[in-house]
Amino acid sequence: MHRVIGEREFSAVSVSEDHARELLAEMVRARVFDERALSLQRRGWMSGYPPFHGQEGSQVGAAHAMADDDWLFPTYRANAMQIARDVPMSDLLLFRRGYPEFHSDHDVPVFPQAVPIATQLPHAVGVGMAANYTDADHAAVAYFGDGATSEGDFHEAMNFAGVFDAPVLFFCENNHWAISTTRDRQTAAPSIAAKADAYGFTGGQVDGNDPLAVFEFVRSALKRVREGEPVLVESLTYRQGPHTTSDDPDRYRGDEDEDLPDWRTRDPIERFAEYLRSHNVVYEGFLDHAREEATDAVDAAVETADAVADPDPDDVFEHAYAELPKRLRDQRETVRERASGDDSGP
Ligand SMILES: Cc1ncc(C[n+]2csc(CCOP(=O)(O)OP(=O)(O)O)c2C)c(N)n1
Repeated sequence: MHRVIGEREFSAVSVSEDHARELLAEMVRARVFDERALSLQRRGWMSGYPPFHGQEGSQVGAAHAMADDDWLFPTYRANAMQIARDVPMSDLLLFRRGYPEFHSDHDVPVFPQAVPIATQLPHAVGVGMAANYTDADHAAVAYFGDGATSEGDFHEAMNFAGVFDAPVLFFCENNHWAISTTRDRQTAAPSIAAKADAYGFTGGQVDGNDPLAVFEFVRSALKRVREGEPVLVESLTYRQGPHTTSDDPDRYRGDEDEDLPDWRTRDPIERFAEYLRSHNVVYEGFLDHAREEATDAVDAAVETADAVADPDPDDVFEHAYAELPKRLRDQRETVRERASGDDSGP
């Protein structure tokens, strides 16, 4: 497994001190967003939220390794990755509130977050193959969880990518849970990375709670990807919180074992901060200062999201059919009548 923290002096690391501080500050920003989103959900501002607490190092490290014009295919869990790519936090909040995604007209190359598991993977391969046909330089980065590797879409996407040399990086964030299903019930393979062998390309594991390791590993993987070889990266991390705000992990998580590896026991922010402090890259109050800045940014995002007018209920009937079938036209009529206070309709 590729790692940096605990194995290398900072002087031997391939990022500058400024860049390391930026990575840490962005992990803090993502954490503050996650905490605020949870509290907004608890007070009924949004109906459900899937926290990524503990996965900030993996997502921020990977996002930093991407080129500006690389396409990201996220899931509901990949908010830290989107924040680090500069998707407006207000858009992410509005999506969770049920508003159309991409409320603002930001130009970050990112697909809508996939909720049906693994469906984004063939899309990513399609974008990679299109880049080949058009001689474009961008790569496609497909984010997914360990649970997604049991879906047919995962295997079909990996197969196509291998056969057509699609410039796709499969970024599997193995947080060891797919709701209540453990990693060992997901696959009998020795690792998720090992699955790449069967499709004719390479896979490797990285310590996902080490943002420097993830950054280095994904950056070198993307170099190969751009040369026409897909790569599967398995980023080892741990879902510290519930699957979503509707989940109670105490019902399926047993007593924690002793002697657990760093990626499972250590908070990635604390661990990275401690590493940078011990190499004199950050000063004592750095985390507090980063938290204050993040809080201001998240306050502003909440304010922006709050000011957006409610969507038109008619919108729910848009974008699926060129011509609405009768059944749906009737439903739309009912919705309109209810909205106007006339409840006597069909
Ligand atoms: C096709 C499909 N089947 C089932 C579900 C229900 N479901 C939602 S999340 C989830 C687990 C996904 O686990 P994983 O891929 O490891 O991602 P994580 O939630 O841990 O980020 C399942 C089965 C779904 N959303 N889509």
